[in-house]
Amino acid sequence: TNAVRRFVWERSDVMRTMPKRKRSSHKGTYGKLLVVGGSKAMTGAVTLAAKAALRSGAGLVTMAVPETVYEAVANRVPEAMCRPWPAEGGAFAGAADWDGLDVDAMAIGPGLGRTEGVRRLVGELVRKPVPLILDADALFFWDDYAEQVRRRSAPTVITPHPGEMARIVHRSIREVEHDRFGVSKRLAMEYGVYVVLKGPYTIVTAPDGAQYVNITGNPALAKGGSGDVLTGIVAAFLLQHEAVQPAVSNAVFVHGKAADWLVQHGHSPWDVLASDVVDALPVVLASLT
Ligand code: NPW
Ligand code: AMP
Ligand code: MG
Repeated sequence: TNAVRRFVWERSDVMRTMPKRKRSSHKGTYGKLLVVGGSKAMTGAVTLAAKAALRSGAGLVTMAVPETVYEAVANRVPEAMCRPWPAEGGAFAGAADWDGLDVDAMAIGPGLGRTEGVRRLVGELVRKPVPLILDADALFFWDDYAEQVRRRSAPTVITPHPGEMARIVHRSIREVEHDRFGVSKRLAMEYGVYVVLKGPYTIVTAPDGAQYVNITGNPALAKGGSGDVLTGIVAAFLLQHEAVQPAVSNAVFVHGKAADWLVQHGHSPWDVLASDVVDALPVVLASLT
């Protein structure tokens, strides 16, 4: 498969592949999502992801957070459930008993931190046979569990920004940015994962090497929390789409489109907050029905 397969993922592709909300459905139809993140210094990331997921159609969302930040996180998104897990040093203290947990997908990483406990936690969770999104600090320990990921049967989506990608592939950020297509494709094919290399013109690469370039988004997104919102949208769409690549590409499209809508409707490129992006999802999604 040396043929170059690169496509622009356009509005018509989104319209064609967005899932319908069926009349005969209930919250379980649209999936139970577990968002795993949060630590003492970063309590907002997990709530941004959870709220974005709910705004993007996820049926049931639970935030799993270290017990020490439970009070700060619970009720920030009243529609989401919140589960405290054992903590150590302000972050997750390794894996607890996740076996009884009924989840259809997990989004791991927003605000997790980079402690030993987090390393053990992520190493355990990648063994669970459900679709996974690995983002942010969950990608920090990539080398520890890359082999586990390669052997996963359920889909894995990783959403690195160029700094995270550089760490994963042991290259400089410069080298990554110079060969965004090549770096993404090698990683996706080697580990059988969907790679979302973020930044202007985010590239989604499927495990078969096909690549889809996003054309929405603007520098208003260059602010803390933007990526955490994207993670929530990706998770929600994964739960609702038949196929993974359209789910991921549609999420990236909608995330960028929300930022584009904001700067066209009373916001400047400076003022936009990640929570504004979540608040702009209704109008963007309504335009896609
Ligand atoms: P530099 O130095 O900025 O030029 P990290 P993080 C580089 C949580 N958050 N193009 C960057 O370069 C996240 O969820 C919580 C090129 C630097 O070298 C994570 O858990 C929030 N380079 C945690 O913080 C809101 C780029 O990457 C390195 C680049 C850490 O995530 C904020 C930084 O990456 C945040 O989301 C680009 N486009 N983007 C909350 N409210 O709770 C980044 N770099 O060290 O992985 O740090 O991305 O801030
Ligand atoms: P993170 O660094 O994890 O918070 O993710 C940042 C998000 O904002 C990603 O979805 C990026 O693609 C997007 N983003 C950041 N800067 C820009 C930019 N200058 N133009 C378009 N999108 C951007
Ligand atoms: Mg991020």
